[in-house]
Amino acid sequence: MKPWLLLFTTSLMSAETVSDPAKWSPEARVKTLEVFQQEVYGIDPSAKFKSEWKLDRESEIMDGKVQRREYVLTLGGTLRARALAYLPAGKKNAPAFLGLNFRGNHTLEEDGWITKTNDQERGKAASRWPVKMITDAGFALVTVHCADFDPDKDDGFKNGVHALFPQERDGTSWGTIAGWAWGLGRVRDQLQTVSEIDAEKVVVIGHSRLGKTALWAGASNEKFAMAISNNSGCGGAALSKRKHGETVARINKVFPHWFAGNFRKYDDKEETLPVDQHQLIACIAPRPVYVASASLDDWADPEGEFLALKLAAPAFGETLGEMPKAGGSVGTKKIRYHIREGQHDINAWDWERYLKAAKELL
Ligand code: GTR
Repeated sequence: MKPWLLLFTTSLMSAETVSDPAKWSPEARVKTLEVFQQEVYGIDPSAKFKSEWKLDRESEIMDGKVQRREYVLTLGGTLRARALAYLPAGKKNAPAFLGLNFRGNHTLEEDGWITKTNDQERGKAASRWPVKMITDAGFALVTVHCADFDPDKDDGFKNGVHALFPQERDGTSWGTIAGWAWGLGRVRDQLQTVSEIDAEKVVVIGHSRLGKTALWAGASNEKFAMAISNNSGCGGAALSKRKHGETVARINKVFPHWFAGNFRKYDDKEETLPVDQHQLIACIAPRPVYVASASLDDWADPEGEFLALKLAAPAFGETLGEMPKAGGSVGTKKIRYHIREGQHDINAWDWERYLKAAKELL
């Protein structure tokens, strides 16, 4: 047995968490999430706040086949997030993908219609969001710039969702990933008011740091019908205890704002972590989950991403076969995995598979 695998079976024997995904239960899920909150992502605030959702602009695109809209979500009267939505025209209750984008909604398309919120080039991220493919498949797509909920900077937790819930911070206070995931939950709640979308069929999706966010959102919020982690790596789908590629010490050093302060206790001491990422994936059960890697993305540890899903499989009542070769997929029921040939990225090849899985599983 590999030494890191032994660590799972020894340090995770506590019966209350999903230490053994085969013993998954709703109570074990809740306990496991508590540990992830305390030690990894931080605790969401419980204070009440007001949430408003207004349709701001609307246009028809793709020969009238798609309704494109911008909604403004206002939280606590002050925090504004702009959601860009694409809805297959004339369809009620479409299933939807919801995900944050890295650099602004206007990076999805070159079209000058989309509100430009910063200097990033229009359409720069178009290859990551194949809008036509998604809407042709009958799905809606909703996205928000992650910075609307919290800028991706180590700036003392003074803005974004942190300014909305001022608090004395300690080791368990939420970091940016938890703040982003919370923001996704607030958008999902408002999708209940959009008749073109079936809010019971919202898939949360994200790439890389936003893939970590999608997993945490999917694990901690049962209202998401399915979660997709694209190349999420350390603090996402990859097992921390393997220490392959990006490590806990390195991620905490370079991105000190992403996680709870407590996560630093495990810098160079991954073996002492009370949980590992397969348990996070297990918290998505019994809802479906899709984990994907890219063959040249060693930094995100493709094998660690695959193994976490494999270790989580019993929580879904499934077993996963061997890791596929680059370009291959595995998983037939609620858990799916693929490894795309190429670099750290998300593109149409990934989306084709996500759409197929979502069609089968929702
Ligand atoms: C890297 C980081 C990864 C991943 C990636 C991204 O610099 O080390 O954890 O999140 O950024 O988000 O593109």
